[in-house]
Amino acid sequence: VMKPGEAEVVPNLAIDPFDKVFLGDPYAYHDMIREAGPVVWLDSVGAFAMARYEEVKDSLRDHETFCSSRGVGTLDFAKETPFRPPSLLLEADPPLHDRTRSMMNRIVSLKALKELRPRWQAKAEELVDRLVERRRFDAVKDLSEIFPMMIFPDTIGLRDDGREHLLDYATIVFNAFGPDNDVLREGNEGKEAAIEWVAEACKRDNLKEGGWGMAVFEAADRGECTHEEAERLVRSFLSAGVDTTVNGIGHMVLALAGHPEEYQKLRSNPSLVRRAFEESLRWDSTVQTFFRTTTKRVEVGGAEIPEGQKVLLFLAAANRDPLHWDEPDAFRIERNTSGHVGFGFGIHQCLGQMVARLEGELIGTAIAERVASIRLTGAPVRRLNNTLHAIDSVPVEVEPA
Ligand code: OVV
Repeated sequence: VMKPGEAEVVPNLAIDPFDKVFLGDPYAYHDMIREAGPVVWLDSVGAFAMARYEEVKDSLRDHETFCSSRGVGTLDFAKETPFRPPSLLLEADPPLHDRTRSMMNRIVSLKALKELRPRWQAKAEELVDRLVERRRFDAVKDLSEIFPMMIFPDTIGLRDDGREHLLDYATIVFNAFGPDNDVLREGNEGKEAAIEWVAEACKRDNLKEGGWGMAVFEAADRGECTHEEAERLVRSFLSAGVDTTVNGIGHMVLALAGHPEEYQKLRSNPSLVRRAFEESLRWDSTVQTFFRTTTKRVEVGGAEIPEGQKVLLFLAAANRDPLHWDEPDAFRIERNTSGHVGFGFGIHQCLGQMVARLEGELIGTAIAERVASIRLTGAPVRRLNNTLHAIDSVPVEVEPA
């Protein structure tokens, strides 16, 4: 335990992690933050930050000190009201969180995914067949933004009309974890209708029988949660389930197109596909950051963080920390990626990770079986977001196998 005055001075970095240059290409900035120390202060956000693997992981593990119920963005819910009622999973602490999470874990089960797999596989194969026939396509517009939308809304049992609002809604939700900046204003412009659509789509009357959405209401019928909570839990599926996998798949294809030798390893050994997806998540993590809020004074790496402080955790930087990873900036699909924090860590670790992995596996396999080589035909275009490393366009040409 440290005595007052014993704490080391925390480096104060004049970097705005939510400005356009940083968000567009964050990795050199991550190096600076990691190298500055285990904990830094960012004036631009008025928050502490950690970017090293060990401290990020320790903070995620210690959910009592680094809580989520005060929000996992810049906003402190103890002081200000968020734009939507807090998520009962992401923005909750135990015991509430554990009750809702156990419920949802029973719905997003291995058994459920095993049943869905054949249908999802057929759709992945159909889609990739069509694209390979075309030879030239956009791996985002024609593939990564299409595939999750072919399977996920049906899995939830969403109404058919208005599904195009899902990506807009995710943009708004993930921008909202950052400050009210240009990226948020420009990114959210014209997308406001998505908020109302999602609120309606989560209601029992608008959900189809047999989907994961209705399964949440059936759990409510059994007394596992209230019907108001059920609506908000369905909202979590819609918030977290689309843009994350869209960009996860987009990044995998981008990484493979940019590393032909790695793609050839996958071609000659398609059983590497799950590793390839995992490595692409480590190498270019879709969810770049989340905040926590301290519930008490805490010491981290010789630095003192007072109670009630926002702490920005750079998941994507932890995934490239040279203190933990061998040649972290190299994309190598045969690497052991276990322990990466692209899905987070601890009690909040991604509920949908098995869904994401299955989507990545099915698309990766469909490509590896049909495509001899992938070539970028133009510069990839990023889509800036306060939380997601997102991609708008990856023009490619493929050579059929
Ligand atoms: C992981 C995540 C991101 C965005 C929203 C939610 C979860 C939610 O639970 O609403």
